[in-house]
Amino acid sequence: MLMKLTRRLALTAALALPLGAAPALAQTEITIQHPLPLNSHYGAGATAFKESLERATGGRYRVNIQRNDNEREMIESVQIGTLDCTVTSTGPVGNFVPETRNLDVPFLFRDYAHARGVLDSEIGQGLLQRFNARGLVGVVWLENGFRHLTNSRREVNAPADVRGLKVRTMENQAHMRAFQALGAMPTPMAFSELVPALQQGTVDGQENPIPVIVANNLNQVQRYLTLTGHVYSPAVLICNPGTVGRFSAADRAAFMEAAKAAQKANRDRVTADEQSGVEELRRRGMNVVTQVDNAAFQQALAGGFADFERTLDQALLRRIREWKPN
Ligand code: EAX
Repeated sequence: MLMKLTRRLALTAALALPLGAAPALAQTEITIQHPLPLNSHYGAGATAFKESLERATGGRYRVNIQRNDNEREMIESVQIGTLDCTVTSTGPVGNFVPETRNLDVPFLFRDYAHARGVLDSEIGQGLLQRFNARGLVGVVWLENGFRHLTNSRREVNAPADVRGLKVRTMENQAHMRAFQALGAMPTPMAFSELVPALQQGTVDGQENPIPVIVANNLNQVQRYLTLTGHVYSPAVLICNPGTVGRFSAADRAAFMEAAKAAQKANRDRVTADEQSGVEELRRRGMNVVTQVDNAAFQQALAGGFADFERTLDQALLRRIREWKPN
């Protein structure tokens, strides 16, 4: 049940208190789920959210952080109201809020500063507004990171090396079309199914940001890593409208402060993982290709992906590509 209110407990506590003592305040629980270990860039965000909200409300709110590595399922639960909040990549979000598919275009973002700037600008804020019409609240943009290709078959140095690989993608049409365009065989599946599929050879490879590869020890099931950086993967904190609607004005402000704290902690962790992760994966035995001809990958994608890109919002894509910091 959403936002469990432990009033009965408070009442009993109040009755048991000596005269004049302040009665224990009712406590509201909020549950937030995300698909990664607590020791990860999502865990860092969720923990900062918890600490900030609990502190700002003097413990009147308690945040439960849980792991659930099926992002689509979590979004559905938030939408139907059996879950308060989730941190998820935009992987499956396009199936709920189609406008976000514009963010999943390969090589759309030049670097982290460009991506973070666009998402924090009126462009990103405008997209968050689109969640409302879908029975969801897009609270704040978080970050997964630039995605890179791993596989267990061969070293990938050029687009031609991707041809024929069975690659797991998220349940994301843009990503599936991109790998089709490279001549790979994309297999969409939830994150929860990834490791067994790699272990059993159902797929040869997958693509994820360094923070995800490190946090989930994907080096144990993948030998080769190529720093393709082929697409920026945003993440987002999504909450149930009822959960957000029940906040008083003061608590809503504390909630938004907590969301900002989550964004900072999450991005700082991505930055740190990006600095140390490649060496860490090498140390764990992965064969890492760092010198990648991105232009060749963009070229290889251009033809096969163009049809799909034409189904997207051209004006929005142009605004994103032309965005520059003030
Ligand atoms: O959001 O499914 C994925 O590959 C995602 O990057 C992962 O769940 C983190």
